[in-house]
Amino acid sequence: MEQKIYLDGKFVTRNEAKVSVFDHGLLYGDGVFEGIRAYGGKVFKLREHVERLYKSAKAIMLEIPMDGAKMEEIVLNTLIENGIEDGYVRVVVTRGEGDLGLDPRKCPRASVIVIADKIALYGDELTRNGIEVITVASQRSLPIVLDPRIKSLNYLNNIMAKIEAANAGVTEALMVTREGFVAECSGENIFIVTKGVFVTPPAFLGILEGITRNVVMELARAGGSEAREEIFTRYDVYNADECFVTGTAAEIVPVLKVDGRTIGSGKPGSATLSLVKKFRKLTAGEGTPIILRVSKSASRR
Ligand code: PXG
Repeated sequence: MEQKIYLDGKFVTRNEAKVSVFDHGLLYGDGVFEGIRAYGGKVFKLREHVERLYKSAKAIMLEIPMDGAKMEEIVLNTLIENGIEDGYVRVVVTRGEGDLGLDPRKCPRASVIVIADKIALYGDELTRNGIEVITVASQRSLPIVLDPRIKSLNYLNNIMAKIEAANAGVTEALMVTREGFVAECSGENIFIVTKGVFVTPPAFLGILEGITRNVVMELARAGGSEAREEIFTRYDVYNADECFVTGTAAEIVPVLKVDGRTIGSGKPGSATLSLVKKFRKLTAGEGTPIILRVSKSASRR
């Protein structure tokens, strides 16, 4: 089946899915995005992802040319159009076409792109083997510069962090604040588990408030554990019993080594593994069913 991409009200082929070279998303990284997962014919936390998209857009004064309900519909229809029941959806909203100046008022209409794709399932292998992480020099931007809670099209800091990790031959990059507080990884949030207590940095520290992160906190608490948002340093990571990262694409991945220090036993810990089990049960069980909703915006070609 040929891939169909939603682009400004139409489904087009991959080859036809092109934006203007005057699009401010391209020229200036002026836009926002979301990454969403579908499991077994259901979209996980669709409402939460769409809400975060609109919050990101509001923060950069970008008007998305449809409401949240319509956006949810478009995500579902894109999955249907591509016959995908298990996959990844990327929603991108750019400022749209303007001129070569910065002024967003020259961009009359935001562009909406929705791509549904299959996802490489390396879940079990990652859960079994875990990953190694190093601290990198690249930082998330300060909230006064560009608030990392905005999932914007400006991901260069994170990409540079990823490059630093790759240059060091490890999978992920740990980003810290300029004070040395642990922030997050290049595309995942981080948790440590010490004496059974789950700790993750608070969102106001300057991180993306991950949806998987929030689900993990809920799951930990529902299982009777304590889960806290707290500022901590790399010292706490090195001396934690367990460490793992969370994200829509990565799900929950054990971290077994940080900056050359073995974390805990050096194997995925029991708290992490029990959480992975609960997370899988949840993603298999709940979500918005991928069924056709009445849609006027998504006309076929
Ligand atoms: N922190 C950052 C900086 C992110 O970009 C997360 C945490 C996890 O958030 P969610 O809501 O997904 O639990 C992200 C996720 C990828 C990829 O391919 C991931 C993200 C963005 C782009 C690519 O892994 N964002």
